[in-house]
Amino acid sequence: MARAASGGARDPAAPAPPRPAPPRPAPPARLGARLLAGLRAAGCEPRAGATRGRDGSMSRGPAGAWVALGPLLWTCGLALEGGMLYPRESPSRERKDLDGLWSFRADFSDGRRQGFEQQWYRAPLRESGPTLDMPVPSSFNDVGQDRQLRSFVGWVWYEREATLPRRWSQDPGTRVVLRIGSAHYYAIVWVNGVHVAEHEGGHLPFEADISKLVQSGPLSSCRITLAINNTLTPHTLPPGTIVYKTDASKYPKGYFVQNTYFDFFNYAGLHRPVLLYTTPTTYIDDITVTTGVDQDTGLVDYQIFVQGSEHFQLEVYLLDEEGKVVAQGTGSQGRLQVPNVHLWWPYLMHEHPAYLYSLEVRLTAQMAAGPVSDFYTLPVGIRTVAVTERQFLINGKPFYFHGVNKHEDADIRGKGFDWPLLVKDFNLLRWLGANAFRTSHYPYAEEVMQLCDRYGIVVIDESPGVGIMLVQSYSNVSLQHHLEVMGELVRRDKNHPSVVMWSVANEPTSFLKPAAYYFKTLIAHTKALDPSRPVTFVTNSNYEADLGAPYVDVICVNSYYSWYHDYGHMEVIQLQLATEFENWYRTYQKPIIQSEYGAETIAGFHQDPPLMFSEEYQKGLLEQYHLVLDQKRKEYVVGELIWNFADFMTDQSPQRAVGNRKGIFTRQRQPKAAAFLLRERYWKLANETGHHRSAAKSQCLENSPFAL
Ligand code: BDP
Repeated sequence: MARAASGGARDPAAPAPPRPAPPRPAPPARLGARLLAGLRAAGCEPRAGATRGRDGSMSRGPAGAWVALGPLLWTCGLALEGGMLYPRESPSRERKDLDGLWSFRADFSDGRRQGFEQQWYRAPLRESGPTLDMPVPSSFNDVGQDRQLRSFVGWVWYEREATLPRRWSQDPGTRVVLRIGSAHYYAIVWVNGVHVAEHEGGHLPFEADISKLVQSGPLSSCRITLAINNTLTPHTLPPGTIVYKTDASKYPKGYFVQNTYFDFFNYAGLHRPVLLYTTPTTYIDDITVTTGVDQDTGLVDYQIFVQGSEHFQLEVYLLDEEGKVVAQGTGSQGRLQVPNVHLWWPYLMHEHPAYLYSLEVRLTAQMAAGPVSDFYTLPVGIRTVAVTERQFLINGKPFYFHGVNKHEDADIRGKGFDWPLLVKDFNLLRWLGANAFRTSHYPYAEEVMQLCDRYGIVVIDESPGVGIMLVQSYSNVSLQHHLEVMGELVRRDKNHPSVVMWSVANEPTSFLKPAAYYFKTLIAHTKALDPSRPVTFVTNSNYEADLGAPYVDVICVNSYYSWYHDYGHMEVIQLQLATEFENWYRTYQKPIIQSEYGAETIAGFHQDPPLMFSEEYQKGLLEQYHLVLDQKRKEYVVGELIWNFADFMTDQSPQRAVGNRKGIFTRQRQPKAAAFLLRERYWKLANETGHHRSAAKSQCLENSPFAL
C-alpha cells in the first residue's frame, strides 16, 4: 500500500508510532466495506470446483465472472494508481543506484518516538546523534555485534545523500523518481526533509516522484531519509502480535516481545536496491502483456498506459533473440502475431528453454516545449498455462514441478539482496535439475524473477500471507490489506513468463469459519486482477475442514509425516501420504502439488540406522515420500517441492538449532547427502517428463549419471 505525498512538510504527529506498533494510518474502513459489499453484490460466489469447465479448461464458467469483477474492483478504488515497471535504462531513461553505505540509527527510546519528536528527517542524521554505517541492501540485524540491535523492534532510520547529474535537477522535461525495492515493514520517506511517500509491506517496491523537489532549488544533491518500522500486528502481512509482559517480578517495566506465527526470522531494513531513475514527463507508465498460441503462431496481447499527456503515439516492436523484428503494432493496445513462434519453455522441458523476445515500446508526444520520446523494452516469453482435473499444462503439455521452496536468507546480510548469492542459488538449482520453486513465503526481489525468466525456472509466486492464524487476521481490515498486497504483487510480476500461478497464502488456519469468505474474496480478487493464471494457497489443514480449498485451482498441501507426527517412524509415511492424496483428490478432483515435505538435518550428523536430525534420516524420509509421489504422479499429483532449498534463520526456540535445518543445502549453500539424492531424482524426472527427449540430455552436466 503506497501513499505518495503531495509534498510539503508532514504533520509530525501523524506517524505517531504506538509503543512500539507501527503507525498504521487509520484504515480506510469505508473503502473496505464498499469493496466487500461490491463483491457480494456481484454475486461472484465461486462454488466447489467451479473454476474449471467439464473439459478441464480454466477459462470457462465462473472465470468469466472473475473478469467481470475487474471493473468492479477498479471502481471500488482498489485498483492501484500507476504502474511499477522495473527501472531499465533506455535512450530516454537513466538510472542511478544508491546501494552502498547509508547512515543508520535505531530509535531505542522508550516509545520509539524520539525520531519523530525531534524530527530527525529535518537535518542530516549525524546532527541529531551518533550514526552507524549500514550497508544497503541488507538486513540491519546481523551486520553488527549488538544483541539489542539484532532483535530490535520499532523505528530505525536510514539516510544518504545522492548527487544528481545537473540535467536531472535543471531540465523540467525530466521526471526524477525514487524507487525503494523493499523496506521491511512500514516505511516513511523524506527527501530534503519533505515527506514524499509511505508504504506498508516489506516485500514489494514503491516509488515517489521527486522531480519538483529536486528541481526547485540550486541544489545538485538530495538527502534521502527513511524511517522503517518492523513491528507486525494482527493486520500486517505477515501478521504478528506485540505482547507486553507486565509481571513486575519477572520483567522490567515496559517489557514487550514481538510474537510471530511463521517460521523465519523477521529480518528488517532496506532489503533490496534503492535507486533513482528518470523518464520524460510524458512517459510509459505500465505495460501488460498476455500471451497465447494458435498452432505455430504466437499471440502477444499488449496494453500500454501512458502518463503526462493524452496526445501521443505508440509504436511497438517485438524482436527475437537475434534482434530481428518479428511483429509490430501501434496504439495503446493490440495483438501481435508471431509466425513460427519460439515458445518459452521451462528448463529441462525443451532443448531451447526460456526463449525471450523483447517488446520495444516507443512513445512520442507533442508537448508545448517540443516533441518528447520515451522508450521501454520488456522481455516477453510466449507461453500458455492451463489446469485440468489432473494436469498442470504449460504450452499444452503436462508439466511436473520438481523443485524447491526457498527463502531470501543468508549469513550476515539476512534478507538483503546479493548478486553472488543469487547466481550461486541459480547454479545450484540447475545442478539439482530443479525446474521450479515457490517464493515461500513472500514475494522475492524482482531480479530473482528476471533470472527465472532467463533460465526457465517456473515460479509459484506467493504473497506474504504467512502466519494467518488469529481470528483478528481475518477481519475486514486484514482482508482489505491482503487485497491491496495482491494488487501490488500482480502489478509487479504479471509480465513474467516464469510465474505460472499465484499463491495467496501459506498454511493459514483455513478451517476457521471466517476463512471461507476471506479466501473466496481474496482468490476472486486475484483472478480479477489476472485471469490468465491459476490461483492457489498452500494448506496444511485437514481436507474435510479446509474452507478455502473450494476456491483454489490446484491443491497445494504441506505435510511432515514422521517429522512433526509419528516422529522417528518413517514406516508410516507411505500409508499416510497415499491416504491424504486420495482424500484430497476424491473431494476436489483438482491436481495436487506436494508443496512442502522434509526433515531437520544438521549437516555432518550421521546415524545408521537413521535417527532424526541425521543426514541418513533426511534421505530416508525423502525416499519414502518419493515412493508415493511416483505412484500418484501417474494420476493427479503434478509436483513436489522440497522444504527447503537451504537452511535458514528463524526465531530462537527449543525446536530450532540456530535456525531451521531442513535445507538440502546448508545456509552456506553446501550440499547435504539429500541434495545428491534429489539431484538423481530430478534429473531422472526431467528425462521422463520432459517432452523432448534430448532436453534433459543436452542440459545435463557432463558428469551427471542421468544423461541418456
Ligand atoms: C511449514 C511452514 C514452513 C516451516 C516448516 C517447518 O510452511 O514455513 O518452516 O513448516 O516447520 O509448516 O520446517
